[in-house]
Amino acid sequence: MKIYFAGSIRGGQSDTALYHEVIEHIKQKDTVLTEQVGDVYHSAKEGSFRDDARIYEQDTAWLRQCDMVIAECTTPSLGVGYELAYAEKLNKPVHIFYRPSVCSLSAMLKGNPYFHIHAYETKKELLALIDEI
Ligand code: 6K6
Repeated sequence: MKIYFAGSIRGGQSDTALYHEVIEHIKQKDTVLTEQVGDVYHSAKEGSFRDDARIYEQDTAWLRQCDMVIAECTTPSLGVGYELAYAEKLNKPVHIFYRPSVCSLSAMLKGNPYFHIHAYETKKELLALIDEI
């Protein structure tokens, strides 16, 4: 399967190393289109309009191509929220993961029956849940 993994970049990068581990785990069996989300060395600073336009075009093309969206939403992110709504409009299956001990998930996600919402606390739990889906 082609997986679109979504996670915060400019919304905050405190979970980037976790995204990297999740992406590597998924890649054992499937293809992850958005590997750069787990790039711990990349600066999240705003880029030029041209650079950001390229990112937008590429990411929305990948959303159209993917078979499933997996999003880690513990760190709130405008970009991830946009991607989730875009995926819903395309009728892509969307699985959202978050740690309730760290954040309150937006009602716009948790209250939308279209999304599959998964609460977890440990990395072990997260990877096991991902294996199940
Ligand atoms: C490369 C490595 C890290 O950052 C970059 C360059 N920026 C982006 N590259 C690719 N996708 C991006 C970039 N910035 C945002 N996105 C997309 O939006 C990703 O698919 C994330 O799921 C989401 C993050 O949005 P923000 O608002 O937190 O940045």
